[in-house]
Amino acid sequence: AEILLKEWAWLVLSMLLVAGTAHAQTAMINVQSRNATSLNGEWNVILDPTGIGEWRQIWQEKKPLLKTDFVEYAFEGSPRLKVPGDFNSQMCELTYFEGVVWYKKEFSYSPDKNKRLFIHFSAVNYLADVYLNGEKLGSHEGGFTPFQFEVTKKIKPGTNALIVKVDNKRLKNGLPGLGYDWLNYGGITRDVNLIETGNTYIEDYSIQRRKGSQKEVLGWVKLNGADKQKRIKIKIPELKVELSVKSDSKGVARLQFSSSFNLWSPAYPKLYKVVIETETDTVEDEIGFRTIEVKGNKVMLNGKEIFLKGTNIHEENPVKGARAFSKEDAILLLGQAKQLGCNLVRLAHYPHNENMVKQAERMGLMVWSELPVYQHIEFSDTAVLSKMDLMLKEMVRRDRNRCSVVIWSLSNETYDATPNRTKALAALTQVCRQLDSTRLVTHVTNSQAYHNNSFKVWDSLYRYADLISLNEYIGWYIPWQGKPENVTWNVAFPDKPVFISEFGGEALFGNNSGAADEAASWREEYQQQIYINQLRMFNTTPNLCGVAPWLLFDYRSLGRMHPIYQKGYNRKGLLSEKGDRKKAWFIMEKYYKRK
Ligand code: GCB
Repeated sequence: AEILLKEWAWLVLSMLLVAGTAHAQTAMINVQSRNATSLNGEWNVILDPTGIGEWRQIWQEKKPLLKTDFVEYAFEGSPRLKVPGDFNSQMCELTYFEGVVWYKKEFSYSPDKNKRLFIHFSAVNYLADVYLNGEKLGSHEGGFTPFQFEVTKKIKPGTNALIVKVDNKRLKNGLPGLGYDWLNYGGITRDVNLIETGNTYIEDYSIQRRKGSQKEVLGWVKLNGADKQKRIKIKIPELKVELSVKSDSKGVARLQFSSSFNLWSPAYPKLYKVVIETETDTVEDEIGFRTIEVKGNKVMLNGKEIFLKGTNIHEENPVKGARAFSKEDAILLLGQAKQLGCNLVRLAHYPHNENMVKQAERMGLMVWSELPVYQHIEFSDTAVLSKMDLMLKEMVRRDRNRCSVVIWSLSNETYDATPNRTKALAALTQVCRQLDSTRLVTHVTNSQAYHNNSFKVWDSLYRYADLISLNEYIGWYIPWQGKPENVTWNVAFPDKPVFISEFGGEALFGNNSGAADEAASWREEYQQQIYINQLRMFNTTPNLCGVAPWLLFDYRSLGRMHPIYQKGYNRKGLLSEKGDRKKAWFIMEKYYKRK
C-alpha cells in the first residue's frame, strides 16, 4: 500500500509539473505592423551557472522581512544586458557560457478593457520560462522562432515585472542536438514586444499566388477572439484590389482574386502594400507575388528556369562577433551576398530573424530557410518529433507571406542509418506541404560516396524532396581522385534538380604567400584552387540547378581551435570576419557573373 501511495503521489506531482509547464502560444504573424510597445533595452540579469535559481525560486523575488532573513539573490544592483542580443558577446564571463541566465524587465501599463494584451518574443535561445509578477506564463523551447503569451487578465495597472529564465544548455533531445559547428549564442536574442489588439484580432493570413497561375491569388485570413464571424476587407491600393469576405464560425475566411501583377523577382523585387482590415483590427503588409516550382529537372521562378546563385550565411554580425538581429546587420550580410552576385541566400542552419527575410525581399534575394534539424538528432525520441512539428509550424507561420522565401529546408546532414530518421523526416515533409503548398521543400544530406572520381548520391530522403541538396567538401575533407572536369555521377533520383548546398575549404585572409598545394597551410591559394576545381566539377553535375559556397563570412565556432589560423573561427568564409575578400571570392564572383 505504501508503494501504491507513493506512486499516486508521484503521479499527482508529475501532473502538477506538466500543468506548470504550459507551452507558449504560436505567435501572431507580422508583429512589426501591430500596436506594439517595445520591451527592448537594458534588462537586469542574474547569472546562474549552477542552476540553483530554480530552487531559490528567483521568479518570486523574495525580499528579506526580518533582519535575520537572507535572500541570496537580487535583481537590484545586478549587471545588465542588452535585449535583443546574445549574452556571450556582452560580458566576458559569458563568452563560452552554456547555462542559465535570469532576465528581468519592469514596465508600466494601464489596462484598457477593450483591448487584449500579449507579450511577444521574436526568439530566445534556447529554453525560456516566462513569469509575470511572480506567476508562470509558460515555456518555450527552440532558439530561432517566435512565441507569445496572452496576459490580458494577468497584467496589473502600474508597474509589472517580467522575468525570463533563459537556458542555452545543449540537449541531447534538442533541436539542434549536442553537436554543431557554430557558437551557441544564448539569451533573449531578438525583440520583445507588448502587443495590444482588439478583442478579435487578425492572427494569421496567407496571401500568395496560386501555384502555376500567372494572375490568380489564393488565400485566407484567420481571426482570434470571441466574436469570430466578421467582415474582413483586403485591399491592395496600387492594383485597385478591394475584396470583402466573411469569416466562418472558426474565424477563417477564404479569399481568391485575379489581377495583373508585376511579379517579384531578384531582378525586380516589387512589393505591394496589402491592408487587411476588420472592425477591430488592421494589419498592413508588403507582399510580393511570384511562383516557384520544379518542372522536370528544372527550378522555375515565375514560370522561367532560374539558376540559383547562392551563398550560405550564419546569423552572426562578423565584425561584432555577435548574433545578428537588426536591420543594419541584415544589410551588412545581404549586401555582401549581392556583391558576390547571388540571387539566393541559404540562411543556415536555423530560421534567421525577420529583418533578414524582409530585407532579402527588398534587395531581391531569394531565401532558403532551414530548421535546426542538424546532424545528430534523437529521432527515436517521440518528444523530438513533436518539437520538430511545432518548430516547423512556427517557422512556416512567421514567413508564409514572404515571397523571398522559396525553399523550406527541413534538415541538414542527418544520417540515413539513424533509427527512425527517414520515417520521421518523411512525415515532417508531409506536414510541411500541408502547411504550405506554394514553396519547394528539401533536405540536405551528405550521404554520398566519392570513389575513383565518381559520385554516388543515394539518400532515401531525396524521394520526398523537390530538390536533391548535397554538401560535399572535395578538396578539403576529401581529396580529389582525378580531374575535376572528369567526375562522373550516379544519382539515385535522376529526374530531380541537384543543388550543391555546401562546398569550400578554409583559408586565413592574408596568409597568401606560398604554394597552393598544402591544405593544412590555411593558404588563400589553396582555398582558391578548391573553388577553381569545384567550378570545373559543376560542369559535370547532372541537373545542376544551383550552388552555394560554405560560406560568406568567417564565423565563430568553438571547435575550430588551430591557434594560428583559426582561433575559434571557421575560416571557410570567402570574406574574413572583417570583410576582407579572400582570393576565392573573386573566383565565385566571376562564376556568378558568367551564369
Ligand atoms: C558542413 C555543415 C556546416 C559546417 C561545415 C564545415 O557540412 O553543414 O554546418 O560548418 O560542414 O565547415 O565543416
